Amino acid sequence: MPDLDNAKLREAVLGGDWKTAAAVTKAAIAEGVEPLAIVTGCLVPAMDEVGRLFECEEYFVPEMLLSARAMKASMDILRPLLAAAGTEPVGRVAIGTVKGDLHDIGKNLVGAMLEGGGFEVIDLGADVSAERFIEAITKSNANLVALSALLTVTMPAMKTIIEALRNAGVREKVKVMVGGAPVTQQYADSIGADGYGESAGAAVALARRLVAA
Ligand code: B12
Repeated sequence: MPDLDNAKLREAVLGGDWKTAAAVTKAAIAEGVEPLAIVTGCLVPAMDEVGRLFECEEYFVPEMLLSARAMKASMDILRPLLAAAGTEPVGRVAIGTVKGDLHDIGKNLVGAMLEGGGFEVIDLGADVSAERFIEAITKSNANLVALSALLTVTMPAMKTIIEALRNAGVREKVKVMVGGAPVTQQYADSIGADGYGESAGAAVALARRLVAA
């Protein structure tokens, strides 16, 4: 089995160089490297490192967005190959910014980090109603829901969504994680969420814990 040029792809992701990330990925596939080995052997650890650098404030939002774009460029090539090979993701997460809220930068970062962490991400966008979450869970068999809110006035929509999941009979099928600048652990507990993460890096560790539980 040919070896992947791990260092080059890792460097491209950490450096936010999407063109090199795509080129190295294509070359590795052409040489016969397993798509899953590229994800688990390189993209996941590289995005873990991006999360760590963000946590310790060596990276900020712009660097993170560039790394996420590089990771996505590689994933765009790998995703169809993984699907064709029937590779099971770590988990399936339906992510969205709650109804009434248009802030999606943080949600996009969390989604990118989760994808880099080996999750299948069903991105519902911003201003997402409870009904759309329920539909996505039912259709895609998601086992995780990630809710983002940036406005104090839209935070209560998280509670509405959790209640709607319960009323629709799907609450037991999924773990719900919440985040966004005004959200706290205390708030997450008060609305019956399963977890709270304060950053995109923390979201991956939290999602892994929740699906393993
Ligand atoms: C960019 C921005 C906008 C952009 C959004 C563009 C976009 N596509 O997202 C625009 C211009 C559209 C906008 C509009 C408004 N905004 Co605005 N906006 C901001 C701003 C400057 C940055 C937000 C941001 O992207 N931060 C960067 C990201 C990376 O951080 P983050 O979202 O917190 O995400 C991180 C974590 O929270 C976490 N996370 C996020 N989601 C999740 C989810 C999960 C599951 C997990 C685990 C973790 C997690 O991970 C992320 C990465 O680490 C903030 C101020 C600020 N400095 O924060 C105001 C701010 C959020 N906006 C505010 C307001 C009031 C508004 C408006 C009402 C303004 C108006 N009068 O029209 C409208 C509302 C529109 C609407 N209906 O949503 C207020 C909110 C006040 C409040 N407490 O409610 C803020 C705080 C500004 C202020 N100081 O007044 N806004």
